Amino acid sequence: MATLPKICIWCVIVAIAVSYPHYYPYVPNSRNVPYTCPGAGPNEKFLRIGHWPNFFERNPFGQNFSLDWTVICDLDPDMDNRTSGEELGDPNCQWIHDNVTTHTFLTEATSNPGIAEEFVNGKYVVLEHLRGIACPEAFILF
Ligand SMILES: [Ca+2]
Repeated sequence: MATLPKICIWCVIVAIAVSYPHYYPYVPNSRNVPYTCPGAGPNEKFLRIGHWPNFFERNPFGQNFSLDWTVICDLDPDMDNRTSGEELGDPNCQWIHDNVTTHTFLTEATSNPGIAEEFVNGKYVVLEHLRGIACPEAFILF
């Protein structure tokens, strides 16, 4: 009997998790943000970058989000001393929404602009005090 409620909860979670794809085109590398929690594999990605994995609360990047990338690119909403552009592979804020001809200068996203990280042993890792809210295992893409 406990299985049906669990299935219902997972259906809601999946429905909410995939309900933000309309924002992906407004941020460079939005679907390729490496999962920076401890123990993450090289191909694991954050499912979303504007919300904490609890689905409802926006993280600092989500709280400062704008559909105009030029407004938010130079900001550092998670206060880890890297701008959103630096974290998402557009350090000079050159990317333009839907202009595919400008995408060649992008580098790979290295970290999440909404979650503070530090550089440890060659990669970015979520700060320890944020791992409880930022690192539940079920909210990553492979
Ligand atoms: Ca960050």
